[in-house]
Amino acid sequence: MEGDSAQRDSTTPDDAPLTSFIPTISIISPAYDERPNIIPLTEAISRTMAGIAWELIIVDDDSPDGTAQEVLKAAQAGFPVRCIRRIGRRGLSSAVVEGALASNAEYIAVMDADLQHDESILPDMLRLLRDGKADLVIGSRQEAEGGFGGFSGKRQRLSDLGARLSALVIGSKVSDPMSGYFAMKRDTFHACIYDLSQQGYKILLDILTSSPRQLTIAEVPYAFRSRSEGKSKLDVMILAEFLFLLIEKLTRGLIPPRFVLFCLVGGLGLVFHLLILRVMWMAGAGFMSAQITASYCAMALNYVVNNAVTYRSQRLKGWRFVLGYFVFSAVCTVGAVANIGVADLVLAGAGNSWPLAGIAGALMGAVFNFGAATKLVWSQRRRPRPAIVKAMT
Ligand SMILES: Nc1nc2c(ncn2[C@@H]2O[C@H](COP(=O)(O)OP(=O)(O)O)[C@@H](O)[C@H]2O)c(=O)[nH]1
Ligand SMILES: [Mg+2]
Repeated sequence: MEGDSAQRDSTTPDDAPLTSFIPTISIISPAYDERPNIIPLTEAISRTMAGIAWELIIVDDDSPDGTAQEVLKAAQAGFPVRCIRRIGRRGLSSAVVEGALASNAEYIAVMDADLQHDESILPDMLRLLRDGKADLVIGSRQEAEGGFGGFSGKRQRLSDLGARLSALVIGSKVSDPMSGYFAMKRDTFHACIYDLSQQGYKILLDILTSSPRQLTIAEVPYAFRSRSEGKSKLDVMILAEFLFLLIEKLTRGLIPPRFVLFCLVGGLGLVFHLLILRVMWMAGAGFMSAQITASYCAMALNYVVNNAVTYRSQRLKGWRFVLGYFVFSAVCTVGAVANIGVADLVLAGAGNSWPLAGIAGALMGAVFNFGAATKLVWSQRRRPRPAIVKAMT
């Protein structure tokens, strides 16, 4: 393994003059459990980017396989690579955003760490940006000369469907809006950072739909490779998150994706609640005791499902999980009071309309529970896992 500056020592002597290195392009690579791919990726980029000042920023979500240590190894070998290691966090889109925010370069590229994206088109992408031909260049898997070598038929059909749905939101024809491989001017990225959803996998779609101005987009075709090391992290939840991202963008940010999930889980809890009421009624219990039991059982179910699904990137474990349940129950109890209070007010002001009062109350309860649970139960301030701390010492 030999980096651009492998001839130099990997560490700089203390008395060397201070200099700053601002590359032309930062390549941001989100990585989770990609240890075997880090060195081959760095070497491949290094070969293709000869003559261009580049850096690679790997954004690792504290991968248990030691991805971060592998990045350090590549840096020690002289490659211009560094790692942003996030603790207690997960998520491809937010990883890309954090990596891009850490860049000082004029151009930013985003590329997977698993070698599925063909690095040899990076210089072409950069040239299009530098020549002012585009604000954003997409490495496109769907152009005629490109291909889907590494895609199964099912994945390709899913991707096609996603592209058609995305076209509704973007309102322009981009052949591969689902691509995770693209490059842009720094200004293009910074102009939309406050409007990014940062949820899920589809950061390109997020950027395209958040840009305050019409972007000039170019596409460079390439053949998508198969993964040879590690495995894909795409699962059904990530597909659901994609749909929620579309909803958020179609409603112009009024409905955050997590809120949709939170409400779906609430609906599940309601069904469970009614089921328990029915069982207790059949067993001859009084209404009040059945109602209280059903409420707390539904709360417990909602808590467990929200922890596993809605807030899975901040999933609580161990004693935090137990503590979280009590806070969640308290939040839901206050939410129920807010629900009844609002319903009562609406009932008085809306000509005794039960459905209207019921909907207003339920909406109030859902919004309150969502806001309070996000802030109080699943807030992102968490400590590193002890096992990883040990591995680093
Ligand atoms: N930091 C970070 N990277 C992720 C996460 N999920 C996936 N990745 C990385 O994002 C890239 C694309 O993910 P992958 O699972 O290969 O998706 P696929 O190519 O669509 O099957 C890979 O480099 C992954 O290691 C995550 O939660 N956090
Ligand atoms: Mg992949």
